[in-house]
Amino acid sequence: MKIEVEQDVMQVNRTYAAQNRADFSAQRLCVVNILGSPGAGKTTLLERLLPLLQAEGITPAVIEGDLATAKDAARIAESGVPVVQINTDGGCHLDAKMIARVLPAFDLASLDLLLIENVGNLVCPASFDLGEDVRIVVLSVPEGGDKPSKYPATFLSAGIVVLNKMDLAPYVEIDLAAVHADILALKPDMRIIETSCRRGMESGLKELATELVARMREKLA
Ligand SMILES: Nc1nc2c(ncn2[C@@H]2O[C@H](COP(=O)(O)OP(=O)(O)O)[C@@H](O)[C@H]2O)c(=O)[nH]1
Ligand SMILES: [Mg+2]
Repeated sequence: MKIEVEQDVMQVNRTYAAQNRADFSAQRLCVVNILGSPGAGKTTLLERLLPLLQAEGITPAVIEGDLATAKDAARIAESGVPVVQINTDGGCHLDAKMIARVLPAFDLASLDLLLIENVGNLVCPASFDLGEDVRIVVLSVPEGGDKPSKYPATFLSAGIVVLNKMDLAPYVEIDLAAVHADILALKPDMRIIETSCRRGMESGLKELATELVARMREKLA
């Protein structure tokens, strides 16, 4: 009986995700779902990426997912990019229905790219397709290099892994070659991009912007 209920929830999500995907395609909108632990640097990465994407002529918007507060949306709003905050009120992930509900808040026809920051969590968000084109998992260096092998479903579901806080690599014991090897053992064609968002020490951000632009062009070709 319990298993049936669970399947039902997943089936409802699949239906909403398929509708979202169809709506996004009809609007020629690319959508990125960003996963990662709390504090991995997801919002900071968005803050650094948005100007680089805008410099490429892309019009972005952001959906922020958190259990509570509009703190992340307030950070994104500083840049002038349209943003909507979803509070899950205790829920550990965003689902496709939550996304569908907030879409009317955006002028989708004027947008090229919707970036969704999921609730900070390396488990639950992996199971919920939001209708996105690309999933990014942000892993920060101080979290430890064992996370890809400990949370394989999340990393397996990604198209891009961002290894963030590279500026901190000299201060923590992490075997970066082993992290790359563990990720590639899960998925040999994974794109791994090392970044630092630290002011004055930024790295890898242009590479990530270029990768996203390439994927957008691929979808819209
Ligand atoms: N040293 C360093 N700190 C970072 C980097 N990226 C983010 N941070 C810091 O990490 C903390 C959490 O970042 P935040 O973007 O809020 O993480 P989120 O919870 O994943 O959205 C903040 O204090 C950021 O300034 C980075 O590349 N290097
Ligand atoms: Mg955040």
